[in-house]
Amino acid sequence: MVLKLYAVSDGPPSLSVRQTLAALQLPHELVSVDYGAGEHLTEGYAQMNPQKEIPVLDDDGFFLSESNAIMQYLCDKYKRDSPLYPTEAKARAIINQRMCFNLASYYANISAYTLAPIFFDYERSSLGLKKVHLVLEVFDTYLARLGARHAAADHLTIADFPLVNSTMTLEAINVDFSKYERVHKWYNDFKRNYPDLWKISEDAMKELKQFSAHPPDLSNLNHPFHPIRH
Ligand SMILES: N[C@@H](CCC(=O)N[C@@H](CS)C(=O)NCC(=O)O)C(=O)O
Repeated sequence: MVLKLYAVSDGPPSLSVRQTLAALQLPHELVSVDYGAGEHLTEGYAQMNPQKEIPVLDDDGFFLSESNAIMQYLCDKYKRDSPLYPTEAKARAIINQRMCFNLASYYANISAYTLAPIFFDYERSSLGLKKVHLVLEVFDTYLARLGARHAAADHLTIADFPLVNSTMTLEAINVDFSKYERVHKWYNDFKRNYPDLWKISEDAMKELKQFSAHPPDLSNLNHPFHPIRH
């Protein structure tokens, strides 16, 4: 059975998995999950992912959530020799570290500032912005210390995708991060060097810009914890 990815068109974790599928040239079916209709909050969806989050990979009945785990699995299972996720211990450790950094710190702090107030009743605060700058500074330092052209190696790896998609949400709401010169250069190099992969992020960025200008009506979404804007 062909790989199936349950994804949402403007969700950074979904975009990163789609970029991995594209970079590995893996045939797959994309199943669009309607976030606004709360499709991911149903009991049926929870059978696939009890966290009720998007994306989920269905590999012939093997269901996997958490975008990082999905990207790693796709490389391990289908393209073990791909430079996108090398098997050599230290090379792989740097990639894993960057993906953990993105999940726990970079994306966590950036999305709380960029995405959450677009969709829900949250205010952007100066503390939120301060945290964005702190994680940008850390990422800039990682890039400086590695001295490579990509986030975790001298070539493209799966660590670049989640970091690009987090950074893309800054551009979507016009946060100027040009003073983080290495981040800025790495991000723009990605756009220039991988136009097909960037297109996946760019289409989502356009949607986010639209939503930022005209926040979506989620008043029918009975969300378990996010405050709905009325
Ligand atoms: N750590 C998860 C995060 C996935 C995630 O948060 N996805 C969002 C959509 S972009 C979601 O489904 N959120 C659930 C909700 O807001 O109800 C991953 O990397 O896959």
